[in-house]
Amino acid sequence: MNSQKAIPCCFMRGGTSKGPFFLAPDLPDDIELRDKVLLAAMGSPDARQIDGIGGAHPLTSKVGIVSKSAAPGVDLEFLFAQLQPNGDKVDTTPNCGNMLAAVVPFALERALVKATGDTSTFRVLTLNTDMLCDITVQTPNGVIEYAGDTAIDGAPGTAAPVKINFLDTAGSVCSGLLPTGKVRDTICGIDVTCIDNGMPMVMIDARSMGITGYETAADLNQNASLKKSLEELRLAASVEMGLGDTKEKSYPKMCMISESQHGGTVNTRCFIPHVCHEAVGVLGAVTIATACVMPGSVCDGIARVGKGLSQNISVEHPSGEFTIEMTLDDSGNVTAASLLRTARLLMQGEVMVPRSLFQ
Ligand code: NQM
Repeated sequence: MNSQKAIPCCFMRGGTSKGPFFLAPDLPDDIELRDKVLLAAMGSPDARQIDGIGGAHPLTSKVGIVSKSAAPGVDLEFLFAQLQPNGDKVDTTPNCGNMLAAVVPFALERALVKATGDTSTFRVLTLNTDMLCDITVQTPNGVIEYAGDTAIDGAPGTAAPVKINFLDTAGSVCSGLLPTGKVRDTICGIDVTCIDNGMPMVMIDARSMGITGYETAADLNQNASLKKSLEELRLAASVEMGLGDTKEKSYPKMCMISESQHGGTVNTRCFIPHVCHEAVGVLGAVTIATACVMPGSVCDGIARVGKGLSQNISVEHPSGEFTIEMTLDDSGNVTAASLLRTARLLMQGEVMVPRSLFQ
């Protein structure tokens, strides 16, 4: 018998991330075995992921697992798995809004759902965070269309838009939107806002960390003392946020903010959590946008926000900006967030893993 086992998958770009997408029944039910299979498929742990299909970066060490939903009113279920190139853990706790953008295209490719018109909208439940969203894709002639004129910073060229409308993001992993119960805390002597509107995040004025906030991602990745201070702060904040010991976790993310430079709302540099993002995560951006409209947060006085119950928040990042359409209620609470991404099927086939894993 062949010493390798073939597992069907589609390799997809979702926003500014990419990775293999699997149908849930194609992976083992047993979680320990499933994780071994995913680690082998991606080539982790190894900084270069040379023996697998991972891209040697956290943004390309991501996996999507999709199934049809039996829940009323829900079309699809998405389980996101974050691997680290050099780590041996598979984290299914947080969500990923970039990989989420590829869920419906993948489901159409694999005939889990059928197009309903020139555009098709499906309701997706993210199993990681028990969160619902509506995703609209372009389906002229009943077929998923990848070509289009939507540009997103952090991915080259243009493609067909994928609209994501998040319905309930507050407290995705934490107990609530403000998991410490306060809009601002002082942790390790630094003023922070601990917040989770889709992604647990610690927000900090960049100057508090001794940087301007306008450095390149590459420069920040080489700043060993910054990384050490950020990690100390992250681990201390995790406890305050009720997340416990997150040494081995991919959250909370650390976001350093400064005034926007290009007419946007705020400028950001995010660590996810040990590498500086070249852009910004999707739910990371929703969470940042939420802090921007929250009086008293560390963004207050730095972010340029308008007034009104519907606001476009432009989050600047190392490779451009990311606009989130926010809907607020009369009390100023964010009730919905929608945004555009793009996605593309890059390859389809089978990923090979050692058969010995199954013995
Ligand atoms: O915040 C990076 C990414 C992400 C996650 C990260 C994401 C999100 O850019 O929803 O998209 O924060 O690890 O893919």
